[in-house]
Amino acid sequence: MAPSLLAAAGGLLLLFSFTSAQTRGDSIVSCSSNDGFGKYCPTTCGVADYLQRYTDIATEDVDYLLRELETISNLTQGTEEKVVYMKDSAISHQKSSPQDSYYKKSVSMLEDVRQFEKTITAQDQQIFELENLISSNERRMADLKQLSLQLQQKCSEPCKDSVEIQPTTGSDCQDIANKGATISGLYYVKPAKATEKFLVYCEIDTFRRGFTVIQRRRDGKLDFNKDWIQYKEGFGYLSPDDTTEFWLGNEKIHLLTASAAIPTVLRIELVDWDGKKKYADYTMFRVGPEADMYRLTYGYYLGGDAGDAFDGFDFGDDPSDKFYTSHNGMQFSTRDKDNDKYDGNCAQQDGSGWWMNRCHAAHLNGKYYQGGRYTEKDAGEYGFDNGIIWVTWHNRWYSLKETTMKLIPLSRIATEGQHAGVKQFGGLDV
Ligand SMILES: [Ca+2]
Repeated sequence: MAPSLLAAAGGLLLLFSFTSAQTRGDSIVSCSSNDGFGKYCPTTCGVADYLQRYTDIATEDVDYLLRELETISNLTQGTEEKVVYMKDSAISHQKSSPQDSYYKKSVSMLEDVRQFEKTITAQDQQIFELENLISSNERRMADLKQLSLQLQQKCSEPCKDSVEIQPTTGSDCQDIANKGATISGLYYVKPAKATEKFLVYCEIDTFRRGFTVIQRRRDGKLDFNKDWIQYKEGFGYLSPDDTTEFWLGNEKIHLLTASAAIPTVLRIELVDWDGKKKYADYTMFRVGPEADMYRLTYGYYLGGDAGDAFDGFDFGDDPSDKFYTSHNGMQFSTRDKDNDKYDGNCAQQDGSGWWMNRCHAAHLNGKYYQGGRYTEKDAGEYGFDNGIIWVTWHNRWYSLKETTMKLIPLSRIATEGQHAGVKQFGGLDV
């Protein structure tokens, strides 16, 4: 907008500078139509006479007009009034002039003023648009301020857990069920040897059996390729509706099994990609302290329809296969802590932490393969098994869809085993 104003001002300036630059002289016999006078070319004498008579007034007027123009271009306010004033000024000039070339000159001045007025009008439109922009920005700023206030309000309110944690606590989930809890969900437990309580997912069934869940795979959203510290502390998220994957943590699993006064059963539940479900139970299950690298021990395979993969498997590759793929008595290994019986590092090769031997027949922390089937090529440069494997059910190149590892006192398995309903649940036949 400023350039158009200045151009108009420049035009007017040219008009008067041309006028004032002329001195009397008959040598000037023509004018071009673009030198500021438009089509009204005054005669040389006419210009000179005009100058003689009006030069002082004209100079004053020019100065005034220039000041006015400057004011307009700077302030861009009250422009219409100034134009009206300029018009009046020109008209009064015209009236005070005789009806000759001075009149023509005044008319041309008026023409310029009209041109200028058009510029002003265009500029007004620009100003109007800018004002709209400003007010829309102001509205946006007001909205933002409002939003900011709402946020401040929200932040000043005391925080509430959005996840529902059940109020009952106990040494484990069976203890919690014994105290009357009937719904599955998140509970705090504090095993006898634990220095502080921690959160677990309790699965409580209709027989008031409380399973403490220590591992969950269901969709492959969680990467199980973690280091020693992560496996020690646990990773993933517990959810009150059992929708997320996690490893509870070796230290917590140790506390839950080491301090149990009665034998603990590890129940393993498996789902394949056809939706079939199978399970395996191991009793007197324990995970040792960190000083013993969270060693896995159990008394014996209690039963189940998934087979006893923890006991190792004869793959047919080597006579010692079964011996070197069993898991009872194995220490825990991760990619950064090799406690296995192999020259290399099973946990690093298979991309997960587990009670590796040389390496495994059961591997529930293995890599997640959508659809289940994978090849040696998928398994990477080493070509070792690295899916979610329970080899006594599916072969080594089949990765399971879902797994659950959970703990329950042996007494509850045995007691509920007397009920017919346990068979429906997939419990132990005794
Ligand atoms: Ca090794």
